[in-house]
Amino acid sequence: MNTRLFQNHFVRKILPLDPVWSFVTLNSEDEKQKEYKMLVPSCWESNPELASYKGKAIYSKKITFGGNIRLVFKGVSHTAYVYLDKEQIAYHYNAYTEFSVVLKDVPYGEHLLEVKVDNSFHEESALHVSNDYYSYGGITRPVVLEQLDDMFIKNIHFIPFMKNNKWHATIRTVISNLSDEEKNVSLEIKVGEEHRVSFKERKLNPDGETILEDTFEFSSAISYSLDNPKLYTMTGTLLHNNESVDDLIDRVGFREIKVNGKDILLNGEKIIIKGVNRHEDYAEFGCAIPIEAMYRDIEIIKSLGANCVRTSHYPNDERFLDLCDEYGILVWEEAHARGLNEEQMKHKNFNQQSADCIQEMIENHINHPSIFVWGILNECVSNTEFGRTCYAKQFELIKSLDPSRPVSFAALSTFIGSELCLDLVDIVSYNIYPGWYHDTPVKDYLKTLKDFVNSTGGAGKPLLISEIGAGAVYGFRSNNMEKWTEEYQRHILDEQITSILSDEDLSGVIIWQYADCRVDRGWFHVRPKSQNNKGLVDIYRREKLAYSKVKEIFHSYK
Ligand code: ADA
Repeated sequence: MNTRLFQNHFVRKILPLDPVWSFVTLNSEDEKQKEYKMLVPSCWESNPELASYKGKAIYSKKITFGGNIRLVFKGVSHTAYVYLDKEQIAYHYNAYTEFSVVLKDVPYGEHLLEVKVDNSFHEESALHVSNDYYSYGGITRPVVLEQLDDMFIKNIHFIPFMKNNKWHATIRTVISNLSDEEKNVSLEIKVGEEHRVSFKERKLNPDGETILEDTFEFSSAISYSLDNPKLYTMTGTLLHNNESVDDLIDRVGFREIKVNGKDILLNGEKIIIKGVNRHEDYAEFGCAIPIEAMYRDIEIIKSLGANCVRTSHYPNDERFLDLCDEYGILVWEEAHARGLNEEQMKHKNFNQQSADCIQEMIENHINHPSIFVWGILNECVSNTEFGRTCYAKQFELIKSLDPSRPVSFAALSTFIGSELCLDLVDIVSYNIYPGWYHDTPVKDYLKTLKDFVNSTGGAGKPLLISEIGAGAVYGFRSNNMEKWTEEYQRHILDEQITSILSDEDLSGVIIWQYADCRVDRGWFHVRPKSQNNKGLVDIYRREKLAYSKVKEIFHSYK
């Protein structure tokens, strides 16, 4: 199973895991219930008998290996306990971020790997709560078993910047030494075929990690832009006694995102955002979207004339980010959280689970050139003193991990008048629904919004509409302009988007939403078909009338 859209290692060996695992549901006492065969990756909801199953299950597989290994889980939804030969080796919370475990000197032979997965809204869970999207169950993203030497490259972070009209990059890498001896290594990094830089002979601490960091010039590098999304393959090779002992391959692009007054700049040029919000949800596949369907999404989004996707409301599968890199589609990547009230933000695990999610998102996705902003805490309590401390803490963490990108959060429009966090962001963003949740004409509403923002710490910053939209049930058509008809959705979106894109005070719009998505049971009463129906396409990607209207508008605004 490919975890990325390009090869990540030539030196490090990847041991393939067959996709079919044994699977048994568990009751609340962890007693075994019913056995199935389950595909990894997939959501267990793809099995018709488990289409609404919320609870626990255990996946198992026998694998033959030995030595130093690293087991990587790209995503388990949403609480995972991992066991090797009945001994717990890992615990992870959150469906949408990667985790891994390194094991030293495992005896060669057949081993039993088990993963207990829980998708219930259990009491330890602060971020997965009943919500306007669905928390699916299962090992929903790829799993990889890697064979390691004593030394391996944990990560290579590449931050490009322009200085004296030439591209430069700061490269920061973490090397692990599993042995209890000091080791001498060097690291060579190739960026494309033409650029080679290196970290000469270094001593690695025994049984620990060593950080290497330096800045290099890449004078002949071609910039990454939306029209020419030039990607470079970055290959890091770790050498010990002149032999390659490990490697790590990623892709990078030379581009800078900056904010200047009210403008968002890509390589110094102002950009206007024409985007869509996208949940990872696709009919029967749930959140475990096969690459073919991701490709279809990207093609539909591109032909819509959009230049941006917001990963509402959690970090995405890296293969989707790889596609965005390839197609020159900007990504607002968001840490996991939607609509939490103050009590939920005071949950004993909220701070830790949020910090883990941010750390894992940035650690693994920092090199994607398409990511132009890090977002947090969609529509949470940003209008109380307590809420403000949470926002401030999370932004501080993001800036300590990646000072190179702007930060934002999608603010709740009902807090216009009481919002307290706009001084904390680089880009002010609002979710607004004129014409859907209320009838104020769009232009009047935008005026009220701008007047308010100008009276806060957000004054003078770029202002982005991070959500706007209207619902329509696919196939429900009538000229009576009733709510939920495709005609009404088309009409409202037309007014909303034209008003925003013709307003020079705004940096653009991200439509709610690209495709319909399943919602949790708690939302049944306000969501026909148990779906959030504000998609331009339905869960099978069938176009609603609004799709071609938005396409016409997006293509007419350059
Ligand atoms: C909010 C929220 C979305 C969705 C949307 C809606 O702004 O951020 O997740 O719930 O509203 O459909 O009402």
